[in-house]
Amino acid sequence: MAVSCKNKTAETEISSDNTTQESQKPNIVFIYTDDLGYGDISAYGATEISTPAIDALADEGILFQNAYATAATCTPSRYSLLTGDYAWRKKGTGVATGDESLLIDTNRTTLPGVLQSAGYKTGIVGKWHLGLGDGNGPDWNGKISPGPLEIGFDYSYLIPATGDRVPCVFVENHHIVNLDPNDPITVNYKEKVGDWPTGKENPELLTMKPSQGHNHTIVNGVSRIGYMTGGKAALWDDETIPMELVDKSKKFITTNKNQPFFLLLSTHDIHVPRIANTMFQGKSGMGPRGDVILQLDWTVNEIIKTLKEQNLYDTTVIVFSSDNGPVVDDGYQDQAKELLGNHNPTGGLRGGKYSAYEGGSKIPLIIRWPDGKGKGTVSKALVSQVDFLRSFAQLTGVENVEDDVIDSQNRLDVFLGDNATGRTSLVQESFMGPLSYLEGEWKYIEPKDGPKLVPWGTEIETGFQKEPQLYHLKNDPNETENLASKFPERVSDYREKLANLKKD
Ligand code: NG6
Ligand code: CA
Repeated sequence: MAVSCKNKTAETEISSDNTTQESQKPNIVFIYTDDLGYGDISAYGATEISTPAIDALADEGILFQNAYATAATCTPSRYSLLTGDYAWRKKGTGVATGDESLLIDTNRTTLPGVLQSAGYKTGIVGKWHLGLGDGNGPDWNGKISPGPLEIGFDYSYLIPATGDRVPCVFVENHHIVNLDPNDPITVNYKEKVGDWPTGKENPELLTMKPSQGHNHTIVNGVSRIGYMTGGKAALWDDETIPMELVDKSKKFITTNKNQPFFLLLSTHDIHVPRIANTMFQGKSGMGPRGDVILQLDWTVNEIIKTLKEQNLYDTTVIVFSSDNGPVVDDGYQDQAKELLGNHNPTGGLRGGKYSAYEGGSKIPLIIRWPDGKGKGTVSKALVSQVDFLRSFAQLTGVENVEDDVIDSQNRLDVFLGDNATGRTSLVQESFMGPLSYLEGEWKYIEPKDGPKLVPWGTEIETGFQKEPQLYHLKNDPNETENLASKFPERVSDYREKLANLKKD
């Protein structure tokens, strides 16, 4: 397709010829949603809720029915997307706290770094949750570094961790937005700091009550995980987070429209706390969880509109996916369970967010190519988000990706809809560590002793069992019959393959 970055002429020599070559490279907008399930959108069969903008991407592009995040929680999935490696290779990549140090080595190959080397302007807008700062964590009142800008992004506008973790502020490039130096911010994940009320001490002040945990500092009537004080002028408004992220995305797109760009729009929706904007409150009939799905669809529509207005729609690849499976009650009393009705967030898969079962990491994935490539295709190919690094390297003409990228495979033909088979195998990581190994039609889950249900009110099966589990996904997609004792040789084969992968 496009020329390798290695052939790029020096800046002083930029000619019209060079401009033409660069403009052949498609822009990439990657919309990475949070906790959106396989069955949460109408493109994937939801009948109780309608997501027309997302569905339009599927109509115009390729819908993948066998796509996986590498993990059933956020931090490890995101780590894999950005580094091309399974996160279990690096210690400490489970769900990150809100004051974690940067989890990605600044000297390693990354997806944005690869695209930068291909001449792209790279930006991330939205949820980060991969840690910030050096070994001592982020310097909230000073320069917050290293972070996205040190691993290949030219621009960042971040929710530092999650919407339910402090600090509830945006970080633009290296600094908190609107931070008043006379009102410095303090964050602590171990003990209370300052005198702001907490959900535990002052539940009467809450507009949304926790169902589990989430009882530390109250910000905007919602108690969060972690304590903070100060930085009042910098606090975000939960009801306008999506508008803020859309606005920053639009600015990034319009500013960089004359060169290839990569935008990772990492939404807060549909993670907790689910606080829809007034435009969407009560609109789904399913309570806040349904309302924020409609809000997410609005976000997608705004991005499509912007690309069309800027005449970029025909030169931009749009990827839409989720970081892990869905959860109904994730720690706040937002009536998600009571109002769910006939909606099934996993689309019938067993488990959900956190789980070793399919509901944990089988996610929606839609890719809409600019030239109508693959239009209307439904692909059953086995794909993993870890493969975007090498596949987009291929797409953008980067010939050599360093060997430090272990797990990513170039599967551009699959993403383009030209190969219906995909990977032969992949690995999934569930909450608290156990791995699953998928090969062909089979899935093996490592034995792990532990709670059968996620330890808070989610009613999600962890998938932990003392004995190995083996399922035939083709015949039994809901993992109802453990075939491990019937096929002991298969179990040892997969156990060994997993052990070998761990040695890489
Ligand atoms: C859990 C939180 C949950 C969510 C999750 C991370 C409780 C009881 N649960 O610890 O609400 O924040 O971490 O979600 O505190 S993720 O999508 O970012 O991985
Ligand atoms: Ca998530």
